[in-house]
Amino acid sequence: MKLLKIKKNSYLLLGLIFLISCQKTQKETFKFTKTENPFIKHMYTADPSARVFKDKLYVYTSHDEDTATYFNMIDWHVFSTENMVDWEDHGAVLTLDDIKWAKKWAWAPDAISRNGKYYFYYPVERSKIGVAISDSPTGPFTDKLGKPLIDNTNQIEKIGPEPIDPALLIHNNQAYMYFGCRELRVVKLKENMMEIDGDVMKLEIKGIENDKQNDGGFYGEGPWIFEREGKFYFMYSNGWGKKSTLVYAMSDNPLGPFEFIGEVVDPVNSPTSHGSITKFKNEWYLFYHNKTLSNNKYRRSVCFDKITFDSNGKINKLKLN
Ligand code: FUB
Repeated sequence: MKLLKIKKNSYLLLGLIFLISCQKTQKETFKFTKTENPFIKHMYTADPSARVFKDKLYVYTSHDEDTATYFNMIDWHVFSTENMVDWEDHGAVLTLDDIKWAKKWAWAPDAISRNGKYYFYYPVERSKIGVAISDSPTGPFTDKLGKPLIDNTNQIEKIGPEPIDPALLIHNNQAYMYFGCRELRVVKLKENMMEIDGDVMKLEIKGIENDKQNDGGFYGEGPWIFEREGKFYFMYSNGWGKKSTLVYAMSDNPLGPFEFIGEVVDPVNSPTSHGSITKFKNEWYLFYHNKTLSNNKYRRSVCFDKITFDSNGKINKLKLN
């Protein structure tokens, strides 16, 4: 009888421990509906990187502070949807506190899945890119590497003056990471996604000098690459002026050279333009940010719209007004 009672109590205790640990691992989510752009209104978000994993679309963003007077961001967030209307905010996937070697500037991230794991790439301090890993697209992600994947300390010539804004592509089992502000670089990654494979290389965009309409007219920042019908589309911001915007170039090869094509979207009202393009349930979407909600260039908000392609595979420019 005494033994039975002890057994019963231990089961109760185990159950209690299980419930507490479930509560600890289950993050609270916030649900909202898209009615217009910007569609995330309860916090400032920027630099959207949209990815489809299984039957959901996830948007990884950087997070502008409510009172920001510079890009002093401290964490990264993720939002998901099954139908582009009903959205779930899963909270922060990683914060600067989780990274021993980084102190400031949690800027534009990207995420990708390989061999059942999810990898989150993030730039910090305008000089380093890290990678964190998770079993779930909503994190939490862990900096298992414990050091930067890319670091331009004493290597500015090779890695570029500002290695920020990582963007990932896996093609034919080879992973590539594109990055850089003003100077564009690309590097192959090993299958473990946490080591570079070979040298950091320059990526050529031909015809960029013909990008005359814009204040920028050069490679600025925010690379994004995707494949459609055997062609690689490389989108980026061409500067920070009033007429600068997201533009794109195309190639048959992920390592280029790329041929400049033109604008993807009208200029937005913030000096920074940063976006991503992805296909979800047979439609193509452009994600981007603007400063419509705050009228402050350091407090941005994420938007998205459908885009289409013409019969030659060119992007029909998205008109915002
Ligand atoms: O969000 C901080 C920086 O602003 C990003 O890294 C750039 O792409 C620009 O959007």
